[in-house]
Amino acid sequence: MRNNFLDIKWLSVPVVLLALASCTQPEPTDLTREAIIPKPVSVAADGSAFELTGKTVVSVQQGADSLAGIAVLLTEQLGFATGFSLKIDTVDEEPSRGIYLSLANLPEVGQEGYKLAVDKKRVKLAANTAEGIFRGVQTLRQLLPAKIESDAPQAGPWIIPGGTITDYPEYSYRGAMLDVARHFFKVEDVKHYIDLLAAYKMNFLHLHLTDDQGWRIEIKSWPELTKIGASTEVGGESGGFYTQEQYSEIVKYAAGRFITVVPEIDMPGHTNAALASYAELNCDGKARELYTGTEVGFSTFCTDKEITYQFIDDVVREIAAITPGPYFHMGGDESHVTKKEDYIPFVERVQEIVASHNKIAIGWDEITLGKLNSKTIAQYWSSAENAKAAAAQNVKLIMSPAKKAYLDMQYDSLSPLGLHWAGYVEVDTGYNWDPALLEEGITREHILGIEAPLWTETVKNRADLEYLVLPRLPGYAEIGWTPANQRNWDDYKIRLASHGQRFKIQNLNFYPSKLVPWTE
Ligand code: TNX
Repeated sequence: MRNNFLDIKWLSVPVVLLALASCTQPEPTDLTREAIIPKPVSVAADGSAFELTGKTVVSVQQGADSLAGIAVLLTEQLGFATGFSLKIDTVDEEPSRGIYLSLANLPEVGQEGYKLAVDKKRVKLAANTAEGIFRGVQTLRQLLPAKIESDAPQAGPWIIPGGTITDYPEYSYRGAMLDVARHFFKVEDVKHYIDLLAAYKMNFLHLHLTDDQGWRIEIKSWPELTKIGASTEVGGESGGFYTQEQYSEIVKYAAGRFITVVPEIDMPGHTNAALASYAELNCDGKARELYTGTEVGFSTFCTDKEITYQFIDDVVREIAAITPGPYFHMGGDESHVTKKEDYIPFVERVQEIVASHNKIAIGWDEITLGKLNSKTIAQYWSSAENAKAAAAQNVKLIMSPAKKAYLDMQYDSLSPLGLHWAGYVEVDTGYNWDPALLEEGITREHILGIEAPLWTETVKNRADLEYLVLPRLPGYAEIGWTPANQRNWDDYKIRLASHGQRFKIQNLNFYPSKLVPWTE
């Protein structure tokens, strides 16, 4: 006992000396070696360091009202792990110390980019828009030690490496989809998904709101959709739906993180839940049975009944009214029991209904069979031929190749969750591709961006969702943000490995792929 006591006492002398030395001479830092995902466009280190303390003030430029909410989110986020309640100030002159958020005229970083300059005294974040500031704040968070992700106070120091970052995205559409139809996910779970997207600078959340197994959004003019159509899900559990108020709450939460919600009503196929709710939507006038299996391609709206289009008009109108974003997704995939000669005019007519409610239509790649207007967007998921048809019609593409970007594909044959109809998607497979080189004839100028869909036939709860999404999601975010010539797997896997610590601290249920050199 006594010896131990002595040991500790003597050991503490060099520790104290070291601590004293570090007060006067901080360890040099190297901003270029920080594990930032997505990798920024340019980073220069100066070896200095900024220390965040309880006295750090977050200053917001006077008049930049759109930044106030971001400052609040930032101080809240930093507050959990540091235990600091950082003060927010509005200033009319650039402060010489602390964290400073400001809007500036920075043509080189565009709508969503930012410039971050860190030195001993100050962290200066500037952008053209609030959106750019929000993206920059995500970088700032990643520059702090991993324990910043904790929800309980941790010991500092909270050092941010010095230097400058200039950063902006390659693609303007960087999204992920969540299928809430096969299994329903509560508002809190969707917010959690939004938080994951936001941390990696994604800017679109596509909600697959309806399918054969469930109708998940309240439509006031057609109340049976949720009374009947929402009552079950894959496997026969009780399902659920969002009221319009709850949907608006999701939209608002996403908007606070500069993420735009894209609602999808899948049609004319994948509509069994609606066909079970209203007999008149069926050609034979008979309501279908509710469906809780996982087969696809057996249902269709009756494309030559007028009531079908009245129904669609009501649905699009009600959803458009509570969707501030520019897009409405009309589905259009796997309509195997709709005749081609019925499918094409259906798509063209629904495209017009969407436009009449001032939204831009998006549809899965099959919609390119129809004549599309040049604003409509096609979402490539499997058919190269359809992608080419889009390019030929001057229609832009969102790239979601199933064999690379489907978050519901199993990692390997042992994965406990997911499907494998498009192949196994290990973490390197998910990362190692370039949207502009994937299909012959589809080049950079045809592409609006990328999206990683999470279909939920096998995904029942938040833990399942996390397991398939992490660690692949950061890779899709990087494909969307970082220019292809600055990306490579060997560099990425090291950065991803260090994000594993962040996942652990947040108790996220990620797949610990053997291909990633995870660190403690
Ligand atoms: C195909 S991709 C579908 C979905 C399934 C998914 C499962 C697409 C447009 N349709 O209905 O959920 O495969 O991976």
